[in-house]
Amino acid sequence: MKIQTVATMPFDDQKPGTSGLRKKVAAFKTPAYLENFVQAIFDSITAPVGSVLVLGGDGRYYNCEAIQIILRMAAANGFAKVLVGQGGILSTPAASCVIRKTRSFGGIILSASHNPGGPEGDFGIKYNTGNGGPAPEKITEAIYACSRSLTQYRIADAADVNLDRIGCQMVGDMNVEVIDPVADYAELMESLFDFAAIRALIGGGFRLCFDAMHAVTGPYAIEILEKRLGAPAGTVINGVPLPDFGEGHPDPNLTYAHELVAIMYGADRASTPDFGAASDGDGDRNMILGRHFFVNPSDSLAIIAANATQAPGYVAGLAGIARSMPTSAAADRVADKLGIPCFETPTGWKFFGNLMDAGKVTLCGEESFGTGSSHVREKDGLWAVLFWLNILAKRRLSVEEIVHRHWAEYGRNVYSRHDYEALPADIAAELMAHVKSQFADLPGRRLGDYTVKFCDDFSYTDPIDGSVSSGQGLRIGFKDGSRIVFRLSGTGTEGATLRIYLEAYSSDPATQRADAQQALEPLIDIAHDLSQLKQRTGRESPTVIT
Ligand code: VG1
Ligand code: CO
Repeated sequence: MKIQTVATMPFDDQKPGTSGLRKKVAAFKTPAYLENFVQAIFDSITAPVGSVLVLGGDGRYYNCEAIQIILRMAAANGFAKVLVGQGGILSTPAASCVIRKTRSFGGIILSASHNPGGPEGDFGIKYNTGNGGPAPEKITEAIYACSRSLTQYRIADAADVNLDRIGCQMVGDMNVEVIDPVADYAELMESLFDFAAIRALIGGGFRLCFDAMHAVTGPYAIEILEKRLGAPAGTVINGVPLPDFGEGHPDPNLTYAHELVAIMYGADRASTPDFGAASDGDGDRNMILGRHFFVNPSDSLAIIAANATQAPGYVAGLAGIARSMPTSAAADRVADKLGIPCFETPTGWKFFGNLMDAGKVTLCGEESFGTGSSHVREKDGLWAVLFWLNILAKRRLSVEEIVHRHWAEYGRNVYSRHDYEALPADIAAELMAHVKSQFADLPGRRLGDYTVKFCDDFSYTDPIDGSVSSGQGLRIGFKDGSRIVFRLSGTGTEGATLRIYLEAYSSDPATQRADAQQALEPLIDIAHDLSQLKQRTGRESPTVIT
């Protein structure tokens, strides 16, 4: 095998964010940009010669070209074998599943998740470790440090691999096995959930609609929902992965999943499906809808926790629950009742890995439509959908009824997130600094009907390895448990995205079913005052409300 060592100059902007490195496609196509980052990964992880790597992506524009480059680099860097999804496809949870099942050294996933794709869109790359989960911060920091001092990368001279042909091929001395991207994942799902009960539910006339948003989950959803669970053909809409996601924005929320929302809020209630769901670009997030009903992701985590033993994979109960800091405390209430621990971590799935590896938690969730468990080490969109279907099959109630009964039992953490996208970075930074500058005076102060109990810039000490992550979001907690959090996104590629997370607890069944935006209005006003939002940004309303 002929290996080239190519001299290169470092780039100074290859710092991974909340979930890998994301940039415009044009940036990734800059000569040596992708190669440098991949070499930085290989240099930082020091995989022993002969290691196995898993490789795949969400099918977006540039996916297959990048895969060919990474294969040649893996060969030049001493990997013995790479398992790559057919057509270059592997959803994030499926990649996690394959890394674990095959005990591979790690994996590279090509995705910018919910960010739009296409030549003008975004591309991304993330590294997962041998436990199947996102690289922890100490590895992403090492990769970044390496990327800043890189002088060369190694690449083999070899022809392209046929990514469509299942089976083994060689790249130089390295074996490349093209695998079915769905099979291992579908088998894992079948081991966790009561497929017979779900089949019976669907066979009995229960109607569902799954919007794959032309992103990676199409083939997974068609295999599992339509083929294995017997849902009629057409249950999965937008099921073919497209390089530009059909010019859509594969973010499963009420704004971007508008096609599904229109179906689930259809004028004729009787013909509206009983259950709707959508997943994001790389298949790790989910939105759950009932007929004319939206399930808040924080509630979804709590409801899955409260009903977990309905699913065969979880009959033994849960070791514990973890949620990201901005996620509502609905899951905490369930954990309390179950007598199990609940951990609060920074945003991003990488913070759950240690807790799952140590057996301290079974379920994890984020307010951003991410839910998952220790079956893999990533959040998992279809898994959440199947969990809901399993619960619905067992309880035989509507989605809405399940949520209402949950609130009646536990109280409701009324919740919403307001995003202000594409703000100038300096204005967003100044707004955050302004909020923080008031922290010394806020505790004890009365703002409207609320009294401030505490405020801080969230910092997390990992209970397993003691690593500290600071600057994870500004929290303002009120005496009655209500909360406002300000945080800047770590996944965008243009300017800054400000996220304002709002939460108010309601134990009164009479007002519990109120519209979340109305119920949160006083907190929204406080958030705007504290941040001088309108003066500073000139924005009258959020870009996205969830
Ligand atoms: C967002 C979400 C976060 C999620 C991350 C990656 O991050 O808020 O909860 O883990 O996306 O998800 P940020 O930094 O933009 O708030 V995904 O599906 O894009 O891999
Ligand atoms: Co995602």
